[in-house]
Amino acid sequence: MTARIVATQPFSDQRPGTSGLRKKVATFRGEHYLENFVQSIFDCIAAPAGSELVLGGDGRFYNREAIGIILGMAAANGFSKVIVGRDGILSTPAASNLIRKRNTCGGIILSASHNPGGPDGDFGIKFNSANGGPAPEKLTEAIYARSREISEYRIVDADVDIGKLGQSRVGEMTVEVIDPVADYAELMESIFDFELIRDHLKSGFRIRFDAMHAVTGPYAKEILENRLGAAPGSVMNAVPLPDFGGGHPDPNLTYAEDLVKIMYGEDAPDFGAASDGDGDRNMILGSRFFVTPSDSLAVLAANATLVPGYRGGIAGVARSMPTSAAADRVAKALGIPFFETPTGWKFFGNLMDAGMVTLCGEESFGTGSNHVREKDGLWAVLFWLNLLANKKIPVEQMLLGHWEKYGRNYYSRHDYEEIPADAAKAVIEKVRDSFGDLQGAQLGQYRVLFCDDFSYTDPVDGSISTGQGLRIGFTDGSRIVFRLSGTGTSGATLRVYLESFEADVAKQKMDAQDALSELIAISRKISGLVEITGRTAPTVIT
Ligand code: VG1
Ligand code: CO
Repeated sequence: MTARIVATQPFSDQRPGTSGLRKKVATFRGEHYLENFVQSIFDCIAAPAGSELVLGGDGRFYNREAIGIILGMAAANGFSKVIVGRDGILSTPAASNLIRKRNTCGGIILSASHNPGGPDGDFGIKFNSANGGPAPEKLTEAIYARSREISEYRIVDADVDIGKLGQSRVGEMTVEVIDPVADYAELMESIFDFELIRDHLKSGFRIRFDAMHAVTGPYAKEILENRLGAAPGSVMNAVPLPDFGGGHPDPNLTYAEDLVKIMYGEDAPDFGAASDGDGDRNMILGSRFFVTPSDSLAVLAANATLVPGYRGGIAGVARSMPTSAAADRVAKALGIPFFETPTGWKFFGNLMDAGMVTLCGEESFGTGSNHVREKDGLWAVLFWLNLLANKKIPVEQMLLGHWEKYGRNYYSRHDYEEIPADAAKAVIEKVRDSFGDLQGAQLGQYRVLFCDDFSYTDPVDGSISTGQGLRIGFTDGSRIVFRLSGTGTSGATLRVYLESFEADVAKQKMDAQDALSELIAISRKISGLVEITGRTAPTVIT
């Protein structure tokens, strides 16, 4: 079978964002669009002939077609084998695990994560390197540069049944269709105390997991119900659908409303959790209780040695810049290093590869460890179940105890979605312009300690990332951060992150929005966002 060389024109908009290239499905289905980007990846990674690749996605609309195209291109570009999840399914952490386990040169993950799917929804593609982690910025920028000058791509016609386990061929290349769940489930069993969790579930501890009709359904059914013995039906919305049932597969209090109703209702289960489109995010709930992702990271770090996989202790902790400093406090108490990176998982990979950190987290419902090089939704759920089975206390009590010991970082993120790009830029400019006046200013009870545009120097390879978000820090450790999203596909999303610290136990039980109300007012005043965008309230509050 000889490869066809197809002449093409470059597109100017194929710059990967926080997590891969995300566009409307219609854009990806346009002539040559997907092919150009995939060829740009292959040109930049320059994998030696005979290399192997992992391929899979979150099952969203266009997943299967895209896999067919990529298989044909991989064969035409000299790969010897592609390992594909059955029906094209692989959660992001499962793909990361496979890349590492099979020593492939990397993998292609088809997902737009928490963005809605379907013919009118979003599609996305990202490349993960040989360590299993998202391509670093140096590589994504090279791919973008390549996509602007590409003139041809190589492809053969691939006709493979990816619904059937086993091996087949496309030209010279082997396609190995594997069970997407098996390797991942085995990895989880090697980290957590399944027996302990099983006993706790047997003793009447009730859980509910919402897969939001996204990729974690089959993983959660196998692990939580089949292997751990959770009651049948504990996993809800378990069948992955191409349009996620019309929902927004984002595990937060707004979009995971089915689960939230149950967890805040009569006779609520003891533990609730949800995951996102591609299975790398998690939301943790107790009975009528919400755990912020920032707190979750801190609790996991503080109690890690209770889990078999981390019994020997953790090397360090890293969090994205907008994530609260709750984990820093734990790291200080444990006497281990902590790191503050820009938003996006790609910045954690170097730290983990160098053995400098074990646990990482983001305020956006992302938590993970060095077991893979991605954030991992079900892993976080199992970590919590392991801790709760160990301590035999309710989720709420875990948090109250944690705050008593370390203090509470009140935290909230306000998102203003789909605002015109110009207005979003104007808000950011206004904040940046006010930096001169803000230095040292007293705003209500808060005094400004510093303001800057966050930049990060990677301690491992020295690479520098600038323009990562505007920070206004106050003398008591409180913070306001302004940042534009790098994952949206229409208009701009402005994110405002708010954080304050409370050491006094008597004042730790407030509602976060109330505790942060003065900071919220200050953030609106500084940014002029109500006047500039016309929005009087955020689209989503987490
Ligand atoms: C968002 C989150 C970020 C996360 C990214 C990808 O990015 O804020 O923390 O890493 O999504 O998550 P942004 O640029 O929109 O703020 V996922 O679940 O898409 O892989
Ligand atoms: Co995701």
